[in-house]
Amino acid sequence: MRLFIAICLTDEMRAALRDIQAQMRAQRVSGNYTPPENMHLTLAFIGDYPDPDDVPLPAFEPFTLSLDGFGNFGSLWWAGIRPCEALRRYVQNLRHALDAQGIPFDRKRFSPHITLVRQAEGRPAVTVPQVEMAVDHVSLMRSDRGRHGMIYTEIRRSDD
Ligand code: 2AM
Repeated sequence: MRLFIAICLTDEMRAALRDIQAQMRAQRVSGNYTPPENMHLTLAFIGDYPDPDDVPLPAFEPFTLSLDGFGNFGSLWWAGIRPCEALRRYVQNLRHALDAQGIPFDRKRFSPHITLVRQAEGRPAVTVPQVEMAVDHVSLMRSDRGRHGMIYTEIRRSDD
C-alpha cells in the first residue's frame, strides 16, 4: 500500500487553489492540473508499506495555515504555505514518531507545498488569494493509480 500523511484542505482553501489554477489556464499553461478533490498538503511520504495500523499519527494543538506563495520545482507548480512554527514542529514530531516505529519515509527537507499542475509548460504569474484554515487533525492517506489519474483515500485521522 502506498501511504502518505497529509492535511486535507477545506472547501474554501480548495476554491482559492482552483482560482490560481484558473489564472494559470487563462495564461495558457498546459499540463496535468490537480483535480480539487486531490489537493492536499503532504507532511510525510511513506511510500509502499504493508500495514497502515503501524503508522503513528501524533495528536497536536490546533493551528492555522495561511496560503502564501507560488512557485515551481521544475515543471511542477505549487502554492505555498506561510511559514508556520506549529506546522514545522508537528512535522518534526511526526518524523520522530515514524522513526521510533521503524517506518521509512522520504527524508527530504520539508518544503510545504500544494501541487497545482504537473508537467506544466509556461511560466505563469498569479495572485495568490488570502485564505486561512484551521487544522485540528491530520490524515493517513493511501494513493492508488486509477484509470483517470491518482485516487487518494483517507484511511485514518489523528483524532479517530
Ligand atoms: P508532490 O505533490 O510534490 O508530488 C502523494 O504522492 C503525495 O506525496 C504528493 O503530495 C507528493 O508530493 C508527496 N510526496 C512527497 N515525497 C514523495 C515521493 N518521494 N514520491 C512521491 N510522492 C511524494
